[in-house]
Amino acid sequence: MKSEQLAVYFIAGTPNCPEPIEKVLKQAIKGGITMFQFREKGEGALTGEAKKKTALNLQFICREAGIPFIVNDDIELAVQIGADGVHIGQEDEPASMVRKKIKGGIVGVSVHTMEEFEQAIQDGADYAGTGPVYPTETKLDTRPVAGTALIRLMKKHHPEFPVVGIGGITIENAGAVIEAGADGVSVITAISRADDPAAAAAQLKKAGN
Ligand code: TZP
Ligand code: ICP
Ligand code: MG
Repeated sequence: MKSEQLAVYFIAGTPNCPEPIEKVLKQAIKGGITMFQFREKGEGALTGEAKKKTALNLQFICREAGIPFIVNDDIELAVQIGADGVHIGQEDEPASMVRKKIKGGIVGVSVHTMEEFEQAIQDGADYAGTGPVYPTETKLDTRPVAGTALIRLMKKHHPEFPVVGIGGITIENAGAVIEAGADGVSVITAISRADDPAAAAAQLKKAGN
């Protein structure tokens, strides 16, 4: 993958969206997001056929827009519908196993330490997501807030390896994440709950320039 694709990486599931997720995604695309991850988690999350149907709708929207459609955690669903990739956590199968299952697809891994980062690279991950950079209310079981120091260290040791920051990132603090060396910002709330998701996406993009 190209690191430019991480510039504005929008993540959402139906519980994150006050309006239909398809509508929110279309608006975010208008604003210029560069990648999308379907993360269907939490209270009221869809399962089974309903989850699959929504995934297919979102995949179609991404395909038309020419941006990668990534599935969080659910490797089986990703393979079934032919998603462009998957994002996995430290609790999931190693990236090397996942890579085999999804053939040529993108494999992203969440990392919280240099050790996890080095391992993800060895395992053949395509990019790493690290955070929470700032306090977030979206994911309750996160590691401690990390600030931008780890991003700086990661990029010092592996300048070419694609890294995206996540957690509590807003239009106001996105610039600091990029300044620390991240190739992009990954956000849920800043776009999904914005009054104007297109404008929010566009402003996040500007923060990265
Ligand atoms: N992993 C670390 S923080 C987080 C995830 C999935 C949630 C980010 O959500 P928000 O609303 O952008 O803070
Ligand atoms: N980083 C990214 C990009 N996605 C996630 N779901 C996560 C960390 C936990
Ligand atoms: Mg996970």
